[in-house]
Amino acid sequence: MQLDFVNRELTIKLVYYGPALSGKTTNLQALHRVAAPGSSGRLMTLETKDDRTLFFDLLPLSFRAQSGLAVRLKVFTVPGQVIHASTRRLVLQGADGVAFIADSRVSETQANTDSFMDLKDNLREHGLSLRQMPLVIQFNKRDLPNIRSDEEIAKLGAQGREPVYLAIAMRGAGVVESFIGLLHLTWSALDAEHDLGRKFGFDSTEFMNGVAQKLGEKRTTPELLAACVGGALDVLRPEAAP
Ligand SMILES: Nc1nc2c(ncn2[C@@H]2O[C@H](COP(=O)(O)OP(=O)(O)OP(=O)(O)O)[C@@H](O)[C@H]2O)c(=O)[nH]1
Ligand SMILES: [Mg+2]
Repeated sequence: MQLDFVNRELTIKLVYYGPALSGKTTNLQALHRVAAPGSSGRLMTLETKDDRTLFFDLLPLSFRAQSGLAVRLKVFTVPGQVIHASTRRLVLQGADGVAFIADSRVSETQANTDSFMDLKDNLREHGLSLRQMPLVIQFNKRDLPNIRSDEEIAKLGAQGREPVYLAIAMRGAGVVESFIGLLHLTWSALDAEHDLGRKFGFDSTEFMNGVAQKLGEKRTTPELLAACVGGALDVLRPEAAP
């Protein structure tokens, strides 16, 4: 997080992590598509000919809260291919929150696990732990055959702390829900640490509803958060901390 007191501007970094081809870039494209033009900058992607992310994608979003605070969100994706290990570590640096995009296909279970371990290792390299990092998990590609069942995922979700979302990013389904879940967790963690709400007279509910609206949503934040199929969204609030 970067805080510019003089200009009343806050910059938050969110990172979409996960195995190769799980749909990280597709999530950003879908967000870019629905975001109001005034709130979204250009989606920057750097890809090989076959659409594989080479370094990272970056979607800059910006919102102004009623209190006058400007909030900039820098949404990154990492390159999922195994060979780009050092790039992933670099992109993860300074992340305030992470969305882990898993591929729902049974055949990709090992790839998901490997990537999750890679995330854990890279966080540790930066002196962070999974426990401290606001994190949501998205099971993408729900439209494909041979996927892990809803029941299985709900069971996984019930075991873990992280909110779990289902998505078909290609059609934009579940994309805003996952993003709002991530932003909610990240904001709660930053607010708990830095007391931002009080310092800036910032109303989180008003802000989150404003963001949802700018992403073309008619649903309120609580309705969007309720789309989560497991985990706990208040996990990072101080009263919930271990
Ligand atoms: N069937 C289906 N295909 C999807 C879905 N989301 C993404 N895809 C496809 O999966 C492929 C990979 O998507 P990307 O978004 O490029 O994947 P990525 O995670 O950015 O991959 P890397 O950049 O290599 O890490 C593309 O062909 C997408 O169109 C989905 O929900 N369903
Ligand atoms: Mg990509």
